[in-house]
Amino acid sequence: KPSINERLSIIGVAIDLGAGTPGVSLGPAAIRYAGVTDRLESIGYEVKDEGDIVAIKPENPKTEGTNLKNLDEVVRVNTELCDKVSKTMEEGRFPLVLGGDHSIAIGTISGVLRHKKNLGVIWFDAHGDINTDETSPSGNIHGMPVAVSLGLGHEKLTSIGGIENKLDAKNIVFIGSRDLDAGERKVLKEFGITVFTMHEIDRLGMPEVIDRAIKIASEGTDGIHVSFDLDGMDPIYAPGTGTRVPGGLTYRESHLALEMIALTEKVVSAEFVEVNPIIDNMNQTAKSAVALIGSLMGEWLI
Ligand code: EXY
Ligand code: MN
Ligand code: MN
Ligand code: MN
Repeated sequence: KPSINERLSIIGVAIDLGAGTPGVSLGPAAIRYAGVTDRLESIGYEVKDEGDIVAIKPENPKTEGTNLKNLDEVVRVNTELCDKVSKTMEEGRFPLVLGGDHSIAIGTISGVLRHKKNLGVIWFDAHGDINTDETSPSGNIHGMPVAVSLGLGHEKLTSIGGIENKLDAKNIVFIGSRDLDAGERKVLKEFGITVFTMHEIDRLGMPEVIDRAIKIASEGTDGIHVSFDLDGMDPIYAPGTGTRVPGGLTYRESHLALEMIALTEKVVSAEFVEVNPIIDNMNQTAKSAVALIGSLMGEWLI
């Protein structure tokens, strides 16, 4: 029997409006085709599939006075996601959010924050996702969810979910970073956020890195949120993501990390994002996502 909440709800978010490359809107479907529900049921979870929140491509992606792309629709989708995640937790169920581009972390995290005032976050990603509209090189909102969750950036984004409660920088930790913008490095230093880049992972080894990450995400928190961007994995194992960066996490490093985090029994929510089946091969990236979900949800426990 799984050690954490065995009532689990799958929430899909079919959106690629926050990304530069189209196609991650098909991520939830691809992950379902890779058998996520059967996998979870075989571990012993009672799974409820809430279906997808679907983003509608706007006529005009521009918003007056800002470089943010598809702002209003990204806000609408994340507001709906926030409410859905919050309702799921009210029902005493574990929210497993499937993306879709990484802008959805704004909705997930704001929904969880309604129930967990102090939330730890372990963020697996090649990127920092901590740009604001001022620092972003692209205007793509999937490069901003960490900033927004800290209360930084455009007011339309930071007010999603209508909550003033935001993340505490001391409880956020990055794993696998290897492509950070200048503006991101600046804010990471300013806030003293712990970043385990691929360099630290190579030198310390994943066990040591995860031991430290768990401490950071647990200290004074009511639980841990796992945000897993499939581009954190090496493209060999996750070729189907819109922003590939070579030299990422190996298959086993990724699984060990999630297995160790599962053992804390402090995981209150999780999301797996950036699966893009139209630039993948044989649905490999979605299959990697399902295997990772199995590790986080305890399928390896004897
Ligand atoms: N840092 C770059 C930007 O902000 O545009 C690239 C962001 C990629 C974000 C992907 C989801 O992780
Ligand atoms: Mn990301
Ligand atoms: Mn706090
Ligand atoms: Mn990324």
